[in-house]
Amino acid sequence: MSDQEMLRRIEEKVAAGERVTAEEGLFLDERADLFTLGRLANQIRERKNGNWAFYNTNIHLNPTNVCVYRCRFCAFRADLRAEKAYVFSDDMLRERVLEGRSQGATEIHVVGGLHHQKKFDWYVNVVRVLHETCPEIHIKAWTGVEIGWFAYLTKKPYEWVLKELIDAGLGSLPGGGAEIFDQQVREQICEHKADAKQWLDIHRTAHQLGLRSNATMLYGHVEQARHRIDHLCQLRQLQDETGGFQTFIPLAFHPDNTKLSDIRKPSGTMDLRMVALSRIMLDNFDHIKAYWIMLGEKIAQVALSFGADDLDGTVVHELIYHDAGAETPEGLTVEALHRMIREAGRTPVERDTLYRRVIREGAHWSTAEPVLASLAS
Ligand code: V47
Repeated sequence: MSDQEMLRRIEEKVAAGERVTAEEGLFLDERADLFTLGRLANQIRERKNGNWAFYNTNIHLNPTNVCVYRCRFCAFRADLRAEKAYVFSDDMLRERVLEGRSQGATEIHVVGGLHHQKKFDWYVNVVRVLHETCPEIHIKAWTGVEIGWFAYLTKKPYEWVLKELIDAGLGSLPGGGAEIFDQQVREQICEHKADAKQWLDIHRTAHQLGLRSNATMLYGHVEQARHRIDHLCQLRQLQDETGGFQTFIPLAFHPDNTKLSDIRKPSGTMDLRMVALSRIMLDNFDHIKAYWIMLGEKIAQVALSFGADDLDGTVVHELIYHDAGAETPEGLTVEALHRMIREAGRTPVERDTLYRRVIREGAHWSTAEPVLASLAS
């Protein structure tokens, strides 16, 4: 089949709302031009999310940077006795979540290192302290890799670990730790860490317990197109099974201060291609997030026309990308997010973590119906 015939077949499928195969995805990744990808992705984006562009009011917390793993892409981690090593106390946790409340945050995003000396109880306590201090703030905490570590520490099944965290106040799981599922790539960038099967099993278990979660893919390092397509197809398969993923976030590799610092940061074109490709492949995900912190405000804004319908949030106190050289500010005001979205020709909608519309008066807020349900009616 010629490239033109292949493209026509994919265009027809996208127009009919049909699924693109792995082979077609590989063709798109390797051969389609940027505008074609963007046009196809935008068609799907507008069908699913109309003209809306979502954001949330959130705050980040990385309770420790001390980590037993030495992922080669990570600039955030620290050795146990390193000068930059830190661990939050309970008072610091309370202070951070109260700061979130004073800014009207609906969500606290919590991920960190796997500390050599901290037991599972310490991580449960982080969730409990945050929840008891501000029960109205949704706690999106601990990636699949961290949940896998807790299961290793306690020698208990994922289900038990997740139930303990839910009892303490956990609301959902963020999408980190997925990186690239291919084992050979994992061995090059994050040796020893939870593998694809574990990551997927953990999210499956979370979904079975009624938790929603996100998924990510780290691109622009040593992976190739076939690894990206395999990654997206594995996520799509689990989503067919559980329907528990809310959002997919393609994460651009930032090389500064990492063991892979000889690799160049992905270009703006690559970033837009990855947003569009994920929107086309993940036909069963409602949302694709253009995480402005790592894409930069300008590319994130353009991504709203290349398949993305969500910008993440105000994101106060982000460290993981800033340690790796992100040049974006450490947070954006709601006014700045609104301006970015309106300039892109979209309509801003504040959502909570579970995509319910937020009705806000300053720092006070309440939630209404899930946004997509109201779009359908
Ligand atoms: O798993 C770490 C990535 C992830 C670097 O669920 C890096 O809403 C690029 O998961 N360059 C953690 N990427 C962040 C994450 C996330 C972010 C935003 C929203 C959500 C969500 C989740 O960050 C890690 C890893 O893939 N990462 N270091 C780096 N140097």
